[in-house]
Order: sequence, then C-alpha cells, then structure tokens
Amino acid sequence: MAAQIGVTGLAVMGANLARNLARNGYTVALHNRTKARTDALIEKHCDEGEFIPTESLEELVGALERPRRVLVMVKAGAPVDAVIEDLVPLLEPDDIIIDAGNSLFTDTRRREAALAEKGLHFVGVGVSGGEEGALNGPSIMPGGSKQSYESLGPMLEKISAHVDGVPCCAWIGTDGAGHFVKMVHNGIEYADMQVIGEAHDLLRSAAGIEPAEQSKIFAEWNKGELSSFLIEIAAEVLGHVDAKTGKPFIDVVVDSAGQKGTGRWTVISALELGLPTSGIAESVFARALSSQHAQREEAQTTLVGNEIPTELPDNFVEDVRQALYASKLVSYAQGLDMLVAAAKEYDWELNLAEIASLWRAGCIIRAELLKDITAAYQNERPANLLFAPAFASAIADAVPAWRRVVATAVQLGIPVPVFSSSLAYYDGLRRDRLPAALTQGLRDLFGAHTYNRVDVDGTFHTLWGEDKSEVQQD
Ligand code: NBP
Repeated sequence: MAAQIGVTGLAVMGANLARNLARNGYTVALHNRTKARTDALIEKHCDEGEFIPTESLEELVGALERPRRVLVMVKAGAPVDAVIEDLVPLLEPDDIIIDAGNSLFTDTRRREAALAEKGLHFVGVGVSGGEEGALNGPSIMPGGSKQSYESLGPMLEKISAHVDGVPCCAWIGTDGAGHFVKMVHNGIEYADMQVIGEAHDLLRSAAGIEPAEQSKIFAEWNKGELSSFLIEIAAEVLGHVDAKTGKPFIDVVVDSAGQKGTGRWTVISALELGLPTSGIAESVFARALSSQHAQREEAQTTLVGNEIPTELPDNFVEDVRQALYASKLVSYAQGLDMLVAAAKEYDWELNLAEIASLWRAGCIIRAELLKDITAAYQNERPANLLFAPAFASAIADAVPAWRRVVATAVQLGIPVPVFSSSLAYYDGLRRDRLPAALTQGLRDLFGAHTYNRVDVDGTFHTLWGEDKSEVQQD
C-alpha cells in the first residue's frame, strides 16, 4: 500500500509527528539521514499504526501516493535547504514539501517562491506544543498555497489538538504566513514566561514567599483569569524539591535563560515593521542579561542599589496577580498588532479570531484568555486588543494594582522589565501628547529632518542657524 505521507527527519519532533499521523490512521513512510533513528522508531512503535521504513529519499518518495506529501522535520536552517535540494529532482509537479520545523518565515517565503517555479508546493507549517504536543495533538499553523491546504489540511486538522471538536489547525495564509504566526506565538511565549518570572521574583524578594508556598499561589491563580498551561507548570516547577539537596529545585538551577532564536526573530521582525513590541523585546533582553555572567558578578560589588525601604501595599499578592494579568494582555496585544502589520506588509489575509482560536489548545501559550480574545476579534475587530470592551475594562480594573507593583519593585530595586515596559506602553498609547514633538524639534535642528504642524498641513523646517523663521517644504 502506498503511504499517504512521508516524514524525513525522525529526531524527537519528526518521530512524534509520524507516530501521531499513524495513530490517526494514515500510512506513514519514514526516513532519516541516519538509519538508526528509523530503526528505533519501528522497533519501539511499529504497533501504533502503518509505517513504511525507508533507507533513502528515493525510496521514501517511491513509497508515496500522488500527489506526494513529504514532511521535512530536520534542524531549521541549512539542513532544510539541503533536504529540499535532494528532494526536488525526485518530485513531480503538484507534489508538496512540508517544512514543519521552526524555520524563519523569510526563508519559507524564499523556498516557496523557488519551488513554485518548479510547479511544486512548499508549505511552511508552524507547529507548537513541544514533543508532547507533536505526539498527542499540537496547535498547527500552515502557510503555503490554498490549493496545497486542500490536500494537506484534513490530515493536519486530524492530528492537531481540538477544542470542543474544533481542530487547532487552520490555513493561515500564503507562503511564510504560518511560520510568521508561529514565530509571534513564540514571542508571546517568551513574554508569558518573563511575566511569570517577574511575579515569582516579587513574591519572593519583596514579600518573602518561598517557592513551595508560591506553588500553591500559582495553582490558585490557575483557577481564574490567568488559567493557562504556563501558570499550571509554573506551580509544578516551583513546588519541585531537588532530591540531592532537599532545596527548592529552582534554587539549584543556574539563573541564565537559554534561547533558540524565535523570540529574537520576533523582535527583529517587529523592528523591521516599526512596531512597539516592547513586552516581547524586554523578555528577550531579560534572557540576554541573565546570561551575562561576568558582568553580573562584577556588578554585585561595583554597582550600588540605594533601594528605598518600602512597605508593601495591602494585598500585595493579589496586586502582583493583577500586574501579571495586565502585562500579559499587553504582550498579546503587541503580538497581535504584529500580525495586523505583517498582513499588510506581506499581503496576507490573516484572520485574528481564527489564529487566537487555534492557540487555545495544543500549544505552549494555551490559555483561557484566548477564548475571550477569539470572541473579541469575532465580534468587535478592535484596532488593538486592549480596545475591545472586555479587555479595556479588565485592564482598567488592574491598573491601580499594576502601578503599585511597578512602583514597589522600582523602590526595592527588583527588576520588572516587562511589568514596567508594558505599563509604559499602556500609558504611552493613552497619552494625548508625547515628547516625540521635542524629538522632532531636535531632529529638525541637527539634521533638517523637518516636522509636521498640529495646525497646518504640510512639511516644515525651521532655519535654526539663521533667523529661526519657518519654511514650508511642500
Ligand atoms: P533537531 O532540530 O535536533 O534536528 C535533528 C534532525 O535533523 C535529525 O533527524 C537529523 O538527522 C536531521 N538533520 C540535520 Br541536524 N542535518 C541534516 C541534513 N543536512 N540532512 C538531513 N537531515 C539532517 O530535531 P528536532 O528537535 O526534532 O526538531 C525538528 C524541528 O522542529 C526543528 O526545526 C526545531 O526547531 C523544531 N522544534 C519544534 C518544537 C516545537 O515545539 N514545535 C520543539 C522542538 C523543535 P540525523 O539523525 O541523521 O542527525
């Protein structure tokens, strides 16, 4: 029997996606550069469904029904190009190459354009949920042509997570749209984790609440509006005790956060689009600062805090919860704003309600909140998530606590880069006049960069070095 799909690249993600496909009734042809991975999968999991192990790409392609679907799950970057190069001579028009790894969306756009010229479909698919999600149902964000989705969509929808019977998978848009949306998902994930970290630091450093007790607080928070996978696992990690030392697990872990690049890509894209994606940017910077070991060590003895002793506000724990929630809303608003701008820039028709809906399960940022975000975009299509009545009112309720928490953190010298920058974004958006007017004045003085006036249309320049008279430029 011919296989309905082939998977090449059988490290943890590829193997789990292949098993997920087989468990859902598809016949899956398998290939990996190093044969041992194919053998291991067959040895351990051949009873889960129909697999056809192969030893070369030729054999893999030969095992597939037409049009062929080849899912590439190798390391992002050059390995994806290498596998495509080897696959192309083996394929025929209308065959589909699927890249479900964490590829940069601009690479996906480039690959899609090159393969379209050869009559092949190239589908960049964002997959979120880690290895567990890949096996049991991830959130899936496919890009590529609509025609390719007709052939591929039903399979991807079947293996995805579901909420009330609705798959967490939908066609996102052409070429790199799926990988772009997955990238922004990961950026939001960075911010989500950072605000959890800031809450944890405040509870311990300001209020003296130890990790075991914090675990209970996070578990309680997980029952309300913050309910989400990351809050749930924060309770688990904070409650874990190191078997070797009997200390809280987090006290034996080196406090330098790693990163694989999708957060950085999100920030670079935001900068290219000219967007104030400060929550995600500060999260990436916070990880970078955490890794500056030598400077952090020197700063311990060189830099003085001169903290201002401060009495904690009443209900500090609840204040922190509200600050976390408000900051999280800002990160989502900024991430979704990136999707709106990218849709214009790259000519995608992104459906924000649908995208929020397919983040409701299977992926790392899955959260109760996403149901309300989906509803907001279905009903009101706000220009900014924070303008949707439900969120405008939720954030208004949280603002007093948010200000108290940021003020307390600043007085005590506890860094809260996302809590504070999110509040600055919120206040910046609301401000009727921003100091950008002075920036324009300075730019005009030193570089004749011109400015617009509030009262007259046109572009103006002041003759700063002469009589300071104003000239209209257009
Ligand atoms: P890795 O990213 O560790 O890649 C290992 C696989 O790539 C192996 O199958 C390896 O073959 C193959 N490979 C490499 Br490396 N270079 C190759 C080449 N030149 N030609 C052919 N094959 C090559 O695997 P992973 O951790 O399973 O991740 C796969 C993708 O999924 C990545 O893009 C990753 O970023 C993404 N990912 C996503 C999530 C998520 O939550 N969505 C989680 C983790 C990873 P070999 O066995 O012969 O060395």
